[in-house]
Amino acid sequence: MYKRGTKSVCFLLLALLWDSGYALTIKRGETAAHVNLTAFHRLPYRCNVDGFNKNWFKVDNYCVKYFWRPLNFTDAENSCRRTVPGGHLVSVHNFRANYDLLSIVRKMNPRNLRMWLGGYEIFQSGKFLWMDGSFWNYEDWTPGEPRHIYSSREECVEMNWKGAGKWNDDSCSKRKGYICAFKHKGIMDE
Ligand SMILES: *[C@@H]1O[C@H](CO)[C@@H](O)[C@H](O)[C@H]1NC(C)=O
Ligand SMILES: *[C@@H]1O[C@H](CO)[C@@H](O)[C@H](O)[C@H]1NC(C)=O
Ligand SMILES: [Ca+2]
Repeated sequence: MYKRGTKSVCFLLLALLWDSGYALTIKRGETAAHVNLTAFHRLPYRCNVDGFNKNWFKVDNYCVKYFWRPLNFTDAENSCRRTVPGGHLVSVHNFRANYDLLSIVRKMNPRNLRMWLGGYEIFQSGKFLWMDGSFWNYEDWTPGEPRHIYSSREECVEMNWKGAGKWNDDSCSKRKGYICAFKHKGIMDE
């Protein structure tokens, strides 16, 4: 889990009750102000997997790659599945991973940082899931977002709208760059 500074006690705790019956606590309105961001302004390490070295980076327990050619959310997810077995749009599970993804797009496409992550709202329920089926245990919304839950207007999650590294729900039919990811046993060890 992402550790926050002891000083930033002023945030809203939002408990989301999931269908499976357990409560997941997510910190909202968290700011990065207390984190030394310069430490993150480098690219993550290359992914050490045969055939996935060039422009594939190690982020959290995933190998990830940025694709600049804009696609809508479903086409982007399909492109990830075609690119690598077990591939999906990327999921994000901690602050560090979120910043690693930001560093990658900053490097690869500095003039257009908006890109799809693998998050989507399911059944207009206000709950978000990841395309790769991993748990929704972290989020980093732009303040005021997601603004269009409980409707079909904006059901897919992008990064870098109105704030570096911040998330927004947007219409799935919009075309954006995106990041694909796959999990590989080999990259779990440092
Ligand atoms: C922030 O991190 C960078 C890189 O690790 C370091 O050079 C710098 O001194 C740090 N700044 C502060 C204020 O701690
Ligand atoms: C994405 O575009 C494809 C055509 O390239 C289309 O079939 C699909 O319905 C679109 N998806 C969304 C969510 O707009
Ligand atoms: Ca929105």
